[in-house]
Amino acid sequence: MTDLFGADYSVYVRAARLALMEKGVAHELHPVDVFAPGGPPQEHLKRQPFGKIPALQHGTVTLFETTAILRYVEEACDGPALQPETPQARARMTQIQSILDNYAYKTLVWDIYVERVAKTRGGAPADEVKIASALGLARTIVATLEDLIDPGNFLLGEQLTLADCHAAPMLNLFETADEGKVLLRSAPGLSAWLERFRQRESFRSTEPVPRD
Ligand SMILES: N[C@@H](CCC(=O)N[C@@H](CS)C(=O)NCC(=O)O)C(=O)O
Repeated sequence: MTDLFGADYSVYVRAARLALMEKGVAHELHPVDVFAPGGPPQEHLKRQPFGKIPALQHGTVTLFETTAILRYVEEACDGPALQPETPQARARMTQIQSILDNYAYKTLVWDIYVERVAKTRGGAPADEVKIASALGLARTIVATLEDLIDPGNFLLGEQLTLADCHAAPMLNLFETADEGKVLLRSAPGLSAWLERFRQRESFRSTEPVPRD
């Protein structure tokens, strides 16, 4: 059995679940509340010493860091290949994943989506200065991804890869913010890919359960 520890609302947990599902690996999601008042549960810190989600348990293998989990699922499990064959395309996949981790997650998810959508849903005001300061980098991220992707059904052409699984949850949340909608309109390839990816069974079945 494959066990994933985390919460369904997390973009990183969803990326891991997408890779597991696209690979055809059955898994169970065990809820972990890393934002609990006392901090992440001690038992989770044994799996993920930085208190983040997800963490994976696959037989005797335990892993954290989403990029490592995605690559492990791809290489250790049977199922359709989720990495391209050529060194150039593999490097492009890793480059996109790296851009997502190093620039997109904080900017698109925390600085824009959380401020504009998640916080205001709970009645708190958005930090307009934070949003305004993030827009320049967000524009660069969107334009760079638009430039890097290949024509086809997926980010790297006709093969679904780990880059698709990594990117879709973040860009999906980003697009729920008005700023995200506007910026994605300037990237027709990326927008069309996101729309297509949203229709996949893996994406639909990992939709977070609404919280109050
Ligand atoms: N580098 C980690 C990042 C994971 C991450 O930041 N997860 C978020 C949820 S999407 C989290 O656990 N946040 C809790 C916190 O920052 O305290 C990975 O690749 O798995």
